Amino acid sequence: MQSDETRKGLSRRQLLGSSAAVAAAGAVGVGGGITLTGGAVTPAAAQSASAEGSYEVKPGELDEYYVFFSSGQSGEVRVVGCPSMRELMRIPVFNRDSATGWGQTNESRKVLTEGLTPETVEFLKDRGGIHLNGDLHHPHPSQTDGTYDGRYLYANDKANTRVCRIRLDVMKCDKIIELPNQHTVHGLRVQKYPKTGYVFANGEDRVPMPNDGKTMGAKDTYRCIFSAIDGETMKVAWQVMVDGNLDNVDADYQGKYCFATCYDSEEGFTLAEMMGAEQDWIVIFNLQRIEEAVAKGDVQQINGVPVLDGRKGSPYTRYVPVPNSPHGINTAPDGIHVVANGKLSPTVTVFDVRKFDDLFDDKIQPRDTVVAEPELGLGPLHTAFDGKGNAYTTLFIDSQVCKWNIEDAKKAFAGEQVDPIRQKLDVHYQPGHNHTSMGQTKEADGKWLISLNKFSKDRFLNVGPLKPENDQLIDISGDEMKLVHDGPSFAEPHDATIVHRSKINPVHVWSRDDPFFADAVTQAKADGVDLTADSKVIRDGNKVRVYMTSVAPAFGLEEFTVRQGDEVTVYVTNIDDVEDLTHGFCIINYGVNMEVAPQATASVTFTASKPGVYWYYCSWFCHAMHMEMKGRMLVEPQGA
Ligand code: K7E
Ligand code: CUA
Repeated sequence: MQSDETRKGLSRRQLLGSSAAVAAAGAVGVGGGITLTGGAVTPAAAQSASAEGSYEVKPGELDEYYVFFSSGQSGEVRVVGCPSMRELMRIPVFNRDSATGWGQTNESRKVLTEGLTPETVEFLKDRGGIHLNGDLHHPHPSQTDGTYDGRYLYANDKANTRVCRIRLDVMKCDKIIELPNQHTVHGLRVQKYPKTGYVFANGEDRVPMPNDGKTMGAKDTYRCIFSAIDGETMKVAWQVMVDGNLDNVDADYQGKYCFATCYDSEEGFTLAEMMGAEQDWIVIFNLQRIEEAVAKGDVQQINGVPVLDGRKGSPYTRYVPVPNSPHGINTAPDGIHVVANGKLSPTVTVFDVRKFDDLFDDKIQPRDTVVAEPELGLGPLHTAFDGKGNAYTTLFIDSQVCKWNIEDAKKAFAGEQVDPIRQKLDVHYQPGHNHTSMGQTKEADGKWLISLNKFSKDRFLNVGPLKPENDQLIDISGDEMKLVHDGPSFAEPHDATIVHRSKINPVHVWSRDDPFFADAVTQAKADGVDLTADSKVIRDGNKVRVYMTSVAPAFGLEEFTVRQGDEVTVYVTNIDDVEDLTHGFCIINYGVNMEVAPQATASVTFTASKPGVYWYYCSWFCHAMHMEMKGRMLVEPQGA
């Protein structure tokens, strides 16, 4: 049977031709002017709009920045160009994705399952093996020496306590881990110096430890956990138990400290309890002391992770009181100032990180680290920086962005008669995060600010009761902030990072030795199959492995036969090496679809539970004969 399949596959390939040149010609013919040239960018096309001039990016021009947007409860990362605000790509992470087969292919399921705790694996057994939702808030690229290095992007899943890593060379998620002992991950930022290094992840909620239902009424068994993940190995390096709770986090530019806001120092269970105290705090983590303690074994091992006790009085942490319920915390590009945003207080609190050494040596009091506390307006949530001494704070309740000057705020705090506020700009409406171009690095360039607004009512055509958000682009290159663009976006980008395009260098086609599909290569080798040349069916008991190439416009097999009840794995290898020539593999009425980009192998495993003829087709438009790129899966009935 299998040699028969192989022969048919080859004959079809020979009939239609399989060279990349044929494929490219087909694509041009269909696209009416689309040229697939292998990705070379002409100098003219590479020119981009500048903040001083137009924000318009004309057809054929490239943006100057990549923006990595989170998508909140949609669970994916979105790549947008700035200043055009054109959406360039979506990277599925914690969601399932119909187009790419994320959550269905073996390659993506490995990423989605290998980092889960044993309890979660058990929990998901009768739920399809993977979580179907995620809540991705904070996407942050890896850094080296205080600026982006183009390797990875990390993000949190607030919904299921996970942290992901996306490879920026291929723009795919390659690792997801679940954090043991922790109940949520909200704030996430990366170590800036000397490199990432650590990925810092805040546990927002307190739960009993262990969370086994036996002490639910006993408040003193509840714990809040802070995690540091090794960004290279994607393993938890250590955790610290803290008082209160944790909201957002950031790190310094010296590699010595990271710091998080706490809005529930009351450790309340209800809104009234959480809002009770006039003051909450930020907690500062001393990385060197923590590392020394871990090295000495001065830790508890809980669920395979070293956990330190960083509650009040410990050498690892310091708690600095700030006004009620702070939210975002942001390090300025000057490497000195850190801003905690008041939320329920109309103020932001500015710290000087150089004072943290003395604080840990108990030479000064916690509040001695505060160097300014300007009152900006109602509902300050997050602050961004232009690298020229100015800060931009979102005012959620006032629906404004407030531009203020850090040095003037310090003078006012010292008693001088100065107003640090430079300008307030209306945004539409209710901003959460904001972000400046390169603003979370020492290379902040002060050109663009994006305000991520939670509400958009009346700014766009009505689309029913569920409205988009509104991500607004603001030119901050001059003395005055100027609103230049409204951008609707679907649920619910919290955060974004604006990265100069010179920092990001994605590949154009996959490399055949990429680890992303290494398992398929290993299996093929064991089966004596050359993935880039052979199309054949291997039977192994009731497991059937179907290998086929894809070259526009034909699969290596025009049909294959399995038996009802077989566990079938289809491996498709796209041997086209023309940039942008992606194929797909979809089996009709079998719920199977996946993307296979140039030079990639993708695989999917399913049970052939129903007999009959099922056409499979290429689901990514690839050629003038794309409609004909198909074949039949023949499922023989049981007992036939
Ligand atoms: Cu302010 Cu999750 Cu970053 Cu939303 S958090 S806004
Ligand atoms: Cu291959 Cu469409």
